[in-house]
Amino acid sequence: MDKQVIRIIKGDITEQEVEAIVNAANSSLLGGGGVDGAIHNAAGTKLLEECRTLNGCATGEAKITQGYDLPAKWVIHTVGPVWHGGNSDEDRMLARCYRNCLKLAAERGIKTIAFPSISTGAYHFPIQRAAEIAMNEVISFLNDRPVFDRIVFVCFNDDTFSSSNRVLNERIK
Ligand code: AR6
Repeated sequence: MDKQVIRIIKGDITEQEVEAIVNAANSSLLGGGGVDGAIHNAAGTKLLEECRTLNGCATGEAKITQGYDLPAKWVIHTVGPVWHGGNSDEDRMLARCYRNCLKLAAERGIKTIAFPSISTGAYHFPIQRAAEIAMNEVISFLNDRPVFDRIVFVCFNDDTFSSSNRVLNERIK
């Protein structure tokens, strides 16, 4: 795996100049707070209009829309699991989010994609555990299908940033 493909930055995902950004949505796909609210605000109301046509999204699945007023051409919406203590299939569901987003992006020929830390805000998934799952999925996808030029983990706070860096450094040493 080319470690240059994976980047970890601190910042706002709505400002990323990548082909696709991932939204940590809820199953209605009709907007919310956190990163979802920020993406809808930055993309404009056309995003909501297109989301209304999608019929929602199940946990662990992913659906794609245009990015409208965002720098990113596409938004891949996924629904992470709500943390219920760890015995409710949360790990597997979170892994499926990353895998399904990467799969959908690869199918569309997207080469640059940015992820937020899915489920670790309003859905309370533990940050370090989520970072491990995210990195595992991204690395194993890249090992199987090295089709991306850039995969960016966009961290909105210091905890997410340090956990992600710790996990990546462990994996590439
Ligand atoms: N750019 C990057 N990351 C962000 C941004 C941003 N602009 N804003 C927040 N984050 P959350 P969830 C981080 O709560 O846990 C919504 O209401 C945030 O600090 O956005 O998957 C949906 O509609 C955290 O690290 O998503 C759902 O109802 C991470 O993004 C629910 O929240 C995820 O936090 C989904 O909850």
